[in-house]
Amino acid sequence: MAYRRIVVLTGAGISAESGIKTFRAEDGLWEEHRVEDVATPEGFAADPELVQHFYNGRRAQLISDAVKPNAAHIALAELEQIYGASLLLVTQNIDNLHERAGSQNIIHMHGELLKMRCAYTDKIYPIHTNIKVDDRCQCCGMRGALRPHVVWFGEMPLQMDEICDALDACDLFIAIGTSGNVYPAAGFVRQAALSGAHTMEINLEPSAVESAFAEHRYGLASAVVPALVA
Ligand code: BV8
Repeated sequence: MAYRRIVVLTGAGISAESGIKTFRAEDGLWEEHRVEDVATPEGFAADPELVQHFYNGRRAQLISDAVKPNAAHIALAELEQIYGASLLLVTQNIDNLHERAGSQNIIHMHGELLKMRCAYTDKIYPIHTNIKVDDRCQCCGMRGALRPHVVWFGEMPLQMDEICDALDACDLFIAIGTSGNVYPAAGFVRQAALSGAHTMEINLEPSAVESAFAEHRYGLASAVVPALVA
């Protein structure tokens, strides 16, 4: 590929073949819970036990031996070997599969499952086990202060300035495994296209914003992404 600056946006679909449930499939993550109940600050305030349980379960699955990066994650890490700092990987995913595949230039715009945050000081800590509702926080000693370092609906996605700068400067934007339902991520393709970038959607099926993409490649990410990078 003869491009100078690439932005790749990934969603839950890139991790599906690694055994991590997506959000909106029939057996998806949200099927067991209403989004409003578990992925909003209000839901957390109303029932912290339920929300911690929801994320503790996902964290336990993520650190189990069963979950490993797949060929799509590995192909993106190989692409970064070629492009270096000219490739920015923005992921909506809160898993660590891109890191484990070898990618380094990553922005987790919706946070990270293996990090927790003090609600009072905003300090961030690694976490590989369960967060219990009455755990004392390391920084302020308060009970009930620890929450997953995850961006909920209504909260500001992380590092939006860096993302917008990269979108304005890129000449190739690729979205992989995202349904295009959640903003501002779903609007990135339009921002990249306005900057003159070529835009490509890689997904199982057309996303909600497929019409904004110049090119579409449909199929399993673990097959389509390595073919793209080869
Ligand atoms: C914000 C973290 C202000 C938690 C998540 C009305 C209209 C428009 C927007 C809004 C509105 N009302 C409110 C909003 C804003 C809202 C929003 O977009 N709501 C939607 C639902 C209407 N957004 C927000 O609140 C965001 N914050 O707007 O703040 C702001 C705005 C701009 C600038 C500054 C501030 C915060 C949103 C973040 C919410 N947190 N996750 C957690 O993970 O538990 S969102 C959650 O959904 C995940 O992060 C996920 O990334 C995201 C999107 O889902 P996808 O990744 O796309 O997954 P999905 O299952 O939907 O699709 C998977 C796709 O993969 C499918 O298409 C499938 O076909 C494909 N696939 C499956 N298998 C494969 C595959 N493809 C290839 N190969 C395979 N094997």
